[in-house]
Amino acid sequence: STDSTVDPKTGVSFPDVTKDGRRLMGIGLRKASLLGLKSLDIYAFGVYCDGNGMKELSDKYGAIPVSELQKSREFVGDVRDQDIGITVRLQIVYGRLSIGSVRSAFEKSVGSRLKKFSGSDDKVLLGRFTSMFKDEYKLPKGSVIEISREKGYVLVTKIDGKVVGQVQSKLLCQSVLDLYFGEDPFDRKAKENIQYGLASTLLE
Ligand code: DAO
Ligand code: DAO
Repeated sequence: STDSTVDPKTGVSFPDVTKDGRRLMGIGLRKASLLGLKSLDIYAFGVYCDGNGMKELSDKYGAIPVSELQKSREFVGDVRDQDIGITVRLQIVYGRLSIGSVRSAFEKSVGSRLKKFSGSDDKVLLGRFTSMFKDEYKLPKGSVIEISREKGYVLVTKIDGKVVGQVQSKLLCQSVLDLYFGEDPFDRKAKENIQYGLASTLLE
């Protein structure tokens, strides 16, 4: 057995378990296109979940086979929306990321999800999140960002292990996780693996 998983496309290595015991469900790649033309690899990501938290879903899904759960929109939607501990670990692979481009990408990606789930432009909530993207932060290649949902729908963001912000919002948690295992994810193959991992967790 190993204690980390390496993404073959980027060489980025993901610990199989986080310090607080969340386990790796699947890994993927966030790409972006430059002027709609060239596709750039921006960061590799891994999605982790708290096995104890998943037990909350046992009553509802425990008797359903993994082969069905791995395709169930309702199941993966419940993991996205309920108060279950999830961490998304990002490692930057693009070498020239500016905070300005992070901010505008974020307004697009997370902003579109806030709109999808709340039906309105949640500028205040988005602003509470993006206000922590201080211009003095640097995100050179290799930087690690962790975004975690903690008890009570608190979204905690860390850069290289240091907490840079916390926002309590069910809607923001759901919107960020939707990027990785929602209906229109950044990496479809990754989403399938993550969902399979989540479904398998219920067997334990
Ligand atoms: O302007 O050089 C450029 C292209 C950069 C693309 C930026 C995509 C940003 C993705 C968000 C990263 C979040 C950590
Ligand atoms: O890839 O579009 C995206 C969204 C990325 C979400 C994570 C952003 C958190 C970045 C915090 C950086 C603070 C400087």
